[in-house]
Amino acid sequence: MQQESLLSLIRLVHFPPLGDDRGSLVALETHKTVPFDVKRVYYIFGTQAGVSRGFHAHRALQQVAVCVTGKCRMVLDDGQRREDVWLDSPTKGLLIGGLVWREMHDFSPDCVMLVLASEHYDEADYIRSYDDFQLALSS
Ligand code: T46
Repeated sequence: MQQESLLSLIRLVHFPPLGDDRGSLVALETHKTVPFDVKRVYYIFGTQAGVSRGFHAHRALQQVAVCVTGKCRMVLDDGQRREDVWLDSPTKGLLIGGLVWREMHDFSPDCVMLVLASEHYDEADYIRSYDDFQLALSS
């Protein structure tokens, strides 16, 4: 099966801030800013200094991730090339669809990463070994 390129599986999405003199607000709406029905929301916070997370791919899950506070560096890998993306703004979202290996590094102490997901939590959707990820890409 032909694999799509990495760029077609990830996309940076700008969330326009709705601001006034009181401050800013971002609204995420299904099928507008988020191209799927959201079945689950989770957030990652309190990541200890020097700790990296992720190291897996998903079989079917689509997600939009945004650091609403702080920042972290995401590494995305489609089996052919790797790309670093800094999530460092509450207006900068990352859409990840398809078979993409992801890692998260260099969390700032204040980082809160919010993730909108297209499916409920299902451990069977995770590919947690890089060898299995490469096998899935070639099947
Ligand atoms: C992803 C990256 C960006 C649940 O019980 N329900 C959930 O919805 C999630 C997301 C996790 N968990 C449990 C499973 C583990 O026992 O929470 C624990 C930590 O999850 P995990 O080690 O998978 O966390 P990360 O930070 O490595 O990865 C997470 C998401 O799991 C993953 O889908 O793409 O963030």
